[in-house]
Amino acid sequence: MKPDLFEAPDYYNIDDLLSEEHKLVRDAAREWVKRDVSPIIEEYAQRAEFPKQIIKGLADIGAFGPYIPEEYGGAGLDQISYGLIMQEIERGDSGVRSTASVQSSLVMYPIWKYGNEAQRQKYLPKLASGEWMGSFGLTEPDHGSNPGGMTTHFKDMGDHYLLNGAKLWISNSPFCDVAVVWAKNEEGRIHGLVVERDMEGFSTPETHNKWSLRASATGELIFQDVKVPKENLLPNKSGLGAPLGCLDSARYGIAWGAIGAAMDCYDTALRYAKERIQFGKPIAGFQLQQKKLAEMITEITKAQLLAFRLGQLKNENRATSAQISMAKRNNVEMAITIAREARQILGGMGITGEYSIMRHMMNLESVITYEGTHDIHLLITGLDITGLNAFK
Ligand code: TGC
Ligand code: FAD
Repeated sequence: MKPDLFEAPDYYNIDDLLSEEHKLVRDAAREWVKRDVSPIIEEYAQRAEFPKQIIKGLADIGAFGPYIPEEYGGAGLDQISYGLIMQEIERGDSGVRSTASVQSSLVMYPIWKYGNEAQRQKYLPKLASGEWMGSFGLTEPDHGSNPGGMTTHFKDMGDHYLLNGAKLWISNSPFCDVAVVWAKNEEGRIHGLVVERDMEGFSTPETHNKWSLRASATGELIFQDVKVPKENLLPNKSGLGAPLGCLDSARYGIAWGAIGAAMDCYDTALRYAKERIQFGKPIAGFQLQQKKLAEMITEITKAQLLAFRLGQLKNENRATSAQISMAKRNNVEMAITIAREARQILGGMGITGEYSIMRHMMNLESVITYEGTHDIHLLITGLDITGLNAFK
């Protein structure tokens, strides 16, 4: 792979809106990605393997629980810092950002928000340091966009719960130490349970042959009469709103992360277009290529402003779920469109692993589907502005 020459575009001087702390956090993540992710990520993606050696680096840059209070091992940062960390990590690879998103927003967040103090003390510091890795089980083979229909369930056996069912498409599952699993009780009410790797009857087979997010490990969570101690039920919130609340936090991170992937594609294509000579001049001098590049920087700038404003609203606890859906949907589509255009600017070179663009493009096919598909987020906006539910 070519050396990482990335220079971040900032067409509207958005850096002026950031605090010194935001810039320090962002720059530390940027440096780490350049040093520890860029040199190895193509090889791991080609081999379809998650690079486990980067777990400690992710913890060191505050990517595990950026906004979780320091007393639980988190970084105690604000929502804009969280977004900037996700942006920088996804600039390197969406699969690496996935690992961080799941750990922070889908495992640490529910334990912090819905767990009791003993659960917070037991799990959060180890998850923040990367000593334990987590996964989040909501999707099932027959229930993806419609998680409320889940069939995974647990029975109260007096001194423990008995858990049965299966989850599919679970990031980090093959190597997770703990899984936050959403399942129905005997009354059909959804609860979160923390399942630990060594519980009998719990297995996590890996999903192979993916063309996307190849550097992220994806798999199943299978529960066959798993005895879950009663103290592992998250007591402070139940119902579908509990897992959906975690998704709000992860979707917000993705709205920033997708900007990172888009920035990398744009920056690579711009540099290539200025250097590549055809018909006696750089291809950047042709109007058709300029149209592509000019539209890319326009869309990146709009996405940056959307994410920044959403971050302000999140810091004030005023961001609605529908606003988060709009940003996730817009920014991921923006990124995948830029990846496709950027790949064309590189001609044949664009399909090789010499450059990051094709890997980003393939990764974004998962990002546009997980955490709520592109269509689902459009319907969430539609419901919000009309008051009419077009899901069912
Ligand atoms: P609905 O009746 O609308 O809502 C049920 C209850 O939930 C509340 N609610 C929310 N609460 C918090 N945050 C949100 N975003 C919420 N959205 C809804 C709602 O108020 C209601 O509460 P209550 O008290 O009245 O019961 O539910 P529905 O069954 O009609 O479904 C709505 C729909 C389709 C929007 C929702 O289910 C949905 O978002 N589907 C998409 C599923 C999804 O996003 N799955 C993601 C799985 S995790 C993942 O992909 C991780 S990838 C990670 C990585 O690698 O980065
Ligand atoms: P479906 O729900 O079957 O949707 C198929 C198509 O139908 C989509 O285009 C959808 O938009 C459309 N559709 C569905 N309902 C409607 C409707 N009402 N109106 C109009 N169109 C509709 N899940 C987890 O729980 N944890 C994870 O860690 C996790 N990681 C993932 C990692 C990867 C790489 C991938 C690919 C997925 C992951 N997921 C995870 C699952 C992901 O959230 C689901 O794939 C996603 O929610 C869509 O569900 P589905 O694949 O079953 O598609």
